[in-house]
Amino acid sequence: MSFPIFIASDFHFGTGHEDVLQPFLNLLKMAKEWNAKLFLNGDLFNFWIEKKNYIPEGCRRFVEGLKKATEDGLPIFVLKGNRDFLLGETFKKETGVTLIDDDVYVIHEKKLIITHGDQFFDDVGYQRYRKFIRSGVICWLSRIAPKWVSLYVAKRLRNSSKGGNFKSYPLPKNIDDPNDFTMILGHYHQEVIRKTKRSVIIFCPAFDEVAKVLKIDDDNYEFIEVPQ
Ligand SMILES: [Mn+2]
Repeated sequence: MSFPIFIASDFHFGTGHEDVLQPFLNLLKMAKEWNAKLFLNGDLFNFWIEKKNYIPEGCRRFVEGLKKATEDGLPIFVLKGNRDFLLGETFKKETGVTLIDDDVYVIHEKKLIITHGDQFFDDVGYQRYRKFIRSGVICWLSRIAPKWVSLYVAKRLRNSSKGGNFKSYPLPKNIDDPNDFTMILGHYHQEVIRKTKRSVIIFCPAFDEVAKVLKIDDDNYEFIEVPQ
């Protein structure tokens, strides 16, 4: 008997954006009832700074929910998004989730590629910015700088981040051909299924706008609604 895979993206949880907490907790409950493996495909938080034994103020209740779910035995895999790319050891320790360090997570036996997908965004300025923030300098600064400095920088980066808050980005035209694999992306905040010659590319809506989760069972996939 095989168990489904659940994938949801772009929760953007944080101060002033707490409405998504209850649907998120409902999602965890649903995943558990289905015996699913749950993938959170980037931008779980509106921002995160990584410090030893520190959880950013607005993120605590999400972290507690995750912790309870992993303690109950739900397997949860978290990919980093463009907003919470600093997720690290503290987050892992406080939640018990598996944190994926790479841009993509591949499940060969199911022919699936899971990725936040902002690396495909067709904007040179954004890609330059992305390279810079992921260069390691910011991660290092976040760890060693005083908390207020990190928070200040995180807020500045978030505000200067191309596109501003929670907008949907134009869908990228060129995506590395997944070649027989199904690729699942977040980031673009749109529910779109694109069939190419050899593969399927699925864009997930932002969970804070449309509380839906992609359920993959053998070869079938469908978006199912999560109670608000
Ligand atoms: Mn997002």
